[in-house]
This record gives sequence, C-alpha cells and structure tokens, in this order.
Amino acid sequence: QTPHLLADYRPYPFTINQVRLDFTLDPSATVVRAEIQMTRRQSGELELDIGKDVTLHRISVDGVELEPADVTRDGEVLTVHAALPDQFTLATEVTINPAANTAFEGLYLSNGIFCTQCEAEGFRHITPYPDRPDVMAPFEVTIHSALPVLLSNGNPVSQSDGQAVWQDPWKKPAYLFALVAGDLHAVSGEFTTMSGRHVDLNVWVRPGDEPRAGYALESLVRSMKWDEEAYGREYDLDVFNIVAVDDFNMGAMENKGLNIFNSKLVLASPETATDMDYERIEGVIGHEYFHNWTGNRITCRDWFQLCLKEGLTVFRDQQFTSAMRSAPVKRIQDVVTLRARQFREDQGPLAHPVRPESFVEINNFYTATVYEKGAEVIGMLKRLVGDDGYAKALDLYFDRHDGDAATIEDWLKVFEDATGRDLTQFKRWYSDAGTPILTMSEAWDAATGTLTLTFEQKTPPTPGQPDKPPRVIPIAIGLISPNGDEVQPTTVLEMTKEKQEFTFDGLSAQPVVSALRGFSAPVVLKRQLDAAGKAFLFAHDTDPFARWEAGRDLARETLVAMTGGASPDPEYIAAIGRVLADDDADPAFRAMCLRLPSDEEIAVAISDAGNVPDPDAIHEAREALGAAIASAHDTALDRIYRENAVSEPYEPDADQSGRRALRLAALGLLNRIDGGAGATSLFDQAGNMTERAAALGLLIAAGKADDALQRFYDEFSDVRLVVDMWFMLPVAMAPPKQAVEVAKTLAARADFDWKNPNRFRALIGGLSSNHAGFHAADGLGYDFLADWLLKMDAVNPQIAARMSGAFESWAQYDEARKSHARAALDRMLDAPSLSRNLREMVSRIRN
Ligand code: DPP
Ligand code: ZN
Repeated sequence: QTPHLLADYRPYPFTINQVRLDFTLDPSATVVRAEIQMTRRQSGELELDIGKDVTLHRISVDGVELEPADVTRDGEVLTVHAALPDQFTLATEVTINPAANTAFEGLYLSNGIFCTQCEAEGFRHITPYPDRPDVMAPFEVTIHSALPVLLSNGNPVSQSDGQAVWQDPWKKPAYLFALVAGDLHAVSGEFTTMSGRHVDLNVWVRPGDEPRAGYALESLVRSMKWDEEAYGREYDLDVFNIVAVDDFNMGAMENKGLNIFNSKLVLASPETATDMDYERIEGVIGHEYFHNWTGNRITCRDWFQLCLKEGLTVFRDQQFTSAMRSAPVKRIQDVVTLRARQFREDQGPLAHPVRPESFVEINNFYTATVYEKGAEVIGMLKRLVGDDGYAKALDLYFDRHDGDAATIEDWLKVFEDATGRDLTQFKRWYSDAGTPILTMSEAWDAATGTLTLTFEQKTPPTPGQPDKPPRVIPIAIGLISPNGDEVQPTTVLEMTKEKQEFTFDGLSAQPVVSALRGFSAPVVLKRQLDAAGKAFLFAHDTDPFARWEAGRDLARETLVAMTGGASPDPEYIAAIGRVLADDDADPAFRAMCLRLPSDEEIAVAISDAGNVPDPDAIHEAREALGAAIASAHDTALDRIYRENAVSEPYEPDADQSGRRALRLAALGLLNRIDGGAGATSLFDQAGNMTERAAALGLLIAAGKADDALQRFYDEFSDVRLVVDMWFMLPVAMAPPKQAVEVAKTLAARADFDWKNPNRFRALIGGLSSNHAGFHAADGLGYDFLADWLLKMDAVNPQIAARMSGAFESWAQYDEARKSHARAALDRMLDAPSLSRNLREMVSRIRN
C-alpha cells in the first residue's frame, strides 16, 4: 500500500486541447473510441491512467498505430514510449463491460440504465486518459444506442435515431464526465438566468416515478435563484439535466450539466418520503448545483485539495438551507452531525487534516473532516473577516481562478488580498488534524464591574501529528445579566495564543457568559457552570444555538450520572417543562430541545471524562430519562402532541415539518410510558410518511410492531426506497439485545438485495446506528459487520470501506469488547484478497 503524497505533485507534461469520445453502448461490450488532441507543455513521458477492467484494442498517434513495443501497461498506467511531436492526436479504442461493473465506478448499469460515476478516479475505467483533476479539456461526446434517452455533459448538438452528440464548451477534468442512456422520463421546467439565458431543466426518472420528481425540480429552481442572489453566480449552459438512478455509491454527483443522483435524493411524495428526506433533497440538489462554480468552473489541482470544493460547497448548501428554512435549527442540526461524525473521526484512529497530505485510496477521504469540518473552517474565516470581507474574497476567487485547478493556498490568498489579513496561522486549520479543547475560566471583580475570561486551547495528538501549535479560534461571546437581559450582544473574540485573557468592564452585576455562540469554532468547550447556570442559559440565552447547547449539556450530564446509578436531575426535568410551556418558540427549535443526546454521544462524553462507557447502561439510562420526562410532563406532552397536529394538506416546508417534528418528539417521550398506544393510533391514522415511519420506529422500540411492519411492507413492497426504510428501522430501533438477531433474519431474506448500496446501507448502517446493539458484549455485532464487509468488498470496495467506519471508536470500550473488535478487524486484514480501499481503512482503524 504505497501512499500518494501531496508533496509529490508534478504538473502533467501535456495540455489537452480537445477530447472526442464515441460510445457504442452494449451491456457487456461497450466500445469506446477516444481522440485526444494534446500539446506538450514540458518534458516528460506520456502516461495515461487505465483501469484493469479496460481492454485496449488500438492506440495510435496522428493516425499511425503504435507498435506493441512503444506501449507498456503496468498496473493502472499506460505509458507511450514512441517519440511524439509537440502537437498530436492520440486515438484509442477499448471495450468495457458495464454489466459486470458491480463497483459502480466508471460506466455501469442500474436497472437497465447506463450511467457513470467518475469522481474520483472512475474515468480510467472508461477509457485511457490522464485521470487527474488538473487536466482540463472541452469534451465532445457521441453516443450510439437504440435506447430512447441519450445524455452527456454540456449542450445537445444533435439527436437522431440511435445517435446523440453532446458538446461541453467548458473545459473540465475527467471526473466531471457523465453519460446516461436508458428509458427515462423527464419532469421538466425552465429557468431564465439573471443575464437572460434560457435554461431547460429536466429531472429524469424511471417511467412511473414522475409524480415523485417535482420537489427535486422546484429545489433546483430555488438553488439557481439563490446562487445568483447570494453569490452572483449564474448558470452557463442551455440545459441542466438531473438523472435519478437506484444504484449509486454516493448521494449525488455534480457532473457538468448532467448531475447524477441517488434516487433517494430525488424521489419524494408525502406518502413515501419523510420531512427529513425532503429537506435533504433540497439541500443536496443545491449542493450539486452550487458545485457548478465551486468545483466545476474552479476545480481542484489534485485530490489533496478536495476540501477546496467540498468544504466550500457544503458551506454554501448550509447557507442555502438556512435561507430556505430556519437558520438556527439548521445550525443546531449541522452541529449535531458534526459532533457525531467529524468529532468522532478527529478524535480516533482515522483523524486526518481537512487537507490530508497522504492517502492510499482517495475514496477513503470523502470524509466528515473534508466536508463538514471543511465547511466549519470557511464559517470561521467568514466570522473573522466579516460578511463584506467574505463577499469581496469570494468575488476575487471567482474572478481570479475561473477555469483553474486551484489549491488551498490560492483560496487563502484571495482572502489575504481582499481583506489584507495574514492567514498564516489560520492555515493550521487545514494542515492540523484534531479537535481543539478550549477551556474557559471566569474571574469576576465586583469592585470594578470587570469580568475576565481566560481561555486555554489544547489539541490532543492525532496519528502522525504529535504536537499541535495554537490555532486562531473565533469565540463568539454574549453576556446575560441575572435578570435575563443581554448586557453584551454577540462579539467575536479572536484567540491566537495557547492561553489568552479577554476582559469586559462596566458591568453592574456578574453576568452569565453565553460562550461559543452559533458554535463559532469546531472545538470542544469546557467550562465550569453548574446545572442552575445551564438551566438559566437554557431558559434565557438570546442565541438559539447557545440556548439549545445549554439544554444539551444538562441532558448529557444527567445521562452520564445516570449510567453510574444517579436519578434524573430535577433541574433538567424542570427545564424541559419550561420548553414544553414556551409556545412562542419555534416548534422545530423546541423539537431539537426535546430530543435526547444519542447513546453514542453519551458514550463519547463518558470516554472523554476518562471512563469506559458501558453501552447497555447508557441505553438504559437514556430510556429511563425519557420515561422520567414523560411521567413528569405527560399532560404537557399530550397537549403538544394534539395541538401540533397539522390539518392542512401536506407540505414539506419549514413550518409544517417543524410542527410535525415537535409532536413526534413529544410522542417519542410518551412512548416510554404509554406502551406504544399513541404510536399505534398514529400509525393507523397518519397520511404521510413522516408520521408513519416515526410511529413505526416507536412501535419497534416498544416491541409492538409485528402487525405494523407487515402492513407497512404489504403497502410499500413495490417502492424500493420505502422498503429500504423497512429494512433499516427494525434493526436501528430494536431493543439492543435483539438487534443482531433481527439483522441476521432480515439479511437472509431474498429481497435483501445487498448489492444495491441503499439496501446495504439501510440494514448494515441500521445496525451500526444501534449503539448498544452493534457493540453487543458477545461481539456478535462486530462479527456480523465484518462478515458483510468482506462479502461487499469483493463486489463494491467503496461501500465496504465506507461502512467499516462503524469500527472507528472500538478502542474506547471495555477489554472484552475490544478483544472481540480486534478479532473482527484482524479477520478482515487476514482475508486473502481485500481491496485497497478496505485494507487502508481497517489497518488505520486497527492501529
Ligand atoms: N458527489 C459528491 C459531492 O457532491 C462528490 N463530489 O459531494
Ligand atoms: Zn460535493
């Protein structure tokens, strides 16, 4: 396993002026002819990437066939040794076998639809090419096939029986290439850009799925408009196509003018999709669309710079969702995800910098750190330079780098040039892995009315990075007086040293500090504040994030204490009572406040405090706290449940989904004391999937779901995405002791179509999300996962490697669990033909 190193970057010796591709589609023998016009830029050999699954028939330079001795093929590299003129056309002819492509990388078939996935290195499985992002070229694509719909990137040039020609005028790297062919139907719309360009919009789905494609189309229109308004970015082709396919390794892909989506992120109807599905569809449609500028027009020089496009595009999609829905709630959701996925990554064996400096398999670096922490880093930059500085820097970025394959250095330079700020120290956020621990202490001088805050930062070592110099940390602070008034509105302190003091004076009484407002930096904040102080902030903080955070802290602390035998903290129970009474607050926000921290979050808190988490005790504590809240507040919960019923026709908007979230949060608590009665009646009456799926999950948790599961299956057996949910819920929501058994039973079914990534993720991911179930003391959860990862690895290494992340926190548990986990990891490492993907992941995790 030889790693690729950032330090080894060398430019490609040739420029590509034009690429012409010609496809004759056939399920098992597709012929691909390529003509690549090249100009030499500097000395160096002509090397092309070529997948092992590509059969090369012909290769010529300026029409002259190369002698066998002039071409060598070694692993995934094809080298041309013949003498080359300064300008020439390289032509190749290969065959590939889409039907045999179960890894879904390159050209493959999904339900009879030809489609492609090229990021990161899939294009080499289609044709020999310099498959690296800094080689950009205009493409012209001809497709021969009897299938009715033939699509590629750019604008359509001609469509006649059995042949289509597409031309993409914008130069692009190979990873943005796409081709789709099949029996597809479009749901169409149009958009006129701010400068008057007319754009045809199509969402292509399988016949029969049209009624579920409308929301994706509306989301696309909203995205196009928002990017014009917020960033001045306009679309640049005559057509924008989105295609939904059922077999897809990722969520979606931003291929130029032809986005290909996992159907899960396109198809939605009130009866088959939840409010969360709708919100994700809108967010991901936006994300892929926003890539047109941040990713496509300006791409990455190499894959080490992945966060250049992904961190920025996640940041942009978060801004978009905040604009379409409730900004505070979106922020809270993003922080919950960040902590659950990115903090866990940053604090374990897989920790790596936002811009890694080494990888074996790039597909293993499409991570929460690159994406979510990458977005947080941009949020911090924006906070430091202000909204105007950010806008100026972005304008300069688009101006200066349009058409480039850029780097993080380029990105930071535009901020320096636009704002005059030195970002040398800030750059550590890109180069240093690990989550800083920020400790805050307070000193109050009553005589002078001065509050002194002292902050100390420390970042624990991560693999390969023992020492961490201090970083720039923007700390947003507000001060609340004891009567609940805000005496200091949000101000951003800039911490640059390991230890630093900030003072606030002229205060008439000691205020309560609202710290790290809006989660202004991705750090762990430690401070001394008793439960009464937290309850005060939970009731009075004017910053919604900090307010929610205070409640979360209280919940976490009482849960940690309860795993050691304590009873629920009355301060917390009372604070929840105030949330239940606060009918003026946003329902979605209240729903967030009522949700208990996950089992895993409690485990991390216990582990952080230097103790060994016991998954079963954690699960019991969480159930007991839910029951205690429900018993203390059953009347209020019942009232909220009833009053927030939505009687209007279903809309997936912020308002309705917030009310549903609140009533479902209330029902989730009541479910612990009503034996599933409320969930049963909701399951029977609900007309939308949001409430039905939630009710079903609660019935499973209450052990009352046999009948409901059968009915659910009978009703939706022909809706693939809903059947995925049917595979996921019984495992994810099962009482932990039953989870592995349930997973085994489901996995043995004929309709467990495990080669479909969504179905696999539903069941296998369902188990790893059941904390105490997966971490079962007998190790059977680990064994089950290892068995399935090995099986999947032979078919689709990307998916196997991705799902192996469930093991990443294995080392925080007790000796018995650890030895089971170690055995499972070793068993995978000993397997004879492990993929490069899974081997890299498991070896890093095992270390
Ligand atoms: N399709 C993935 C994303 O948009 C990779 N680019 O994040
Ligand atoms: Zn992306």
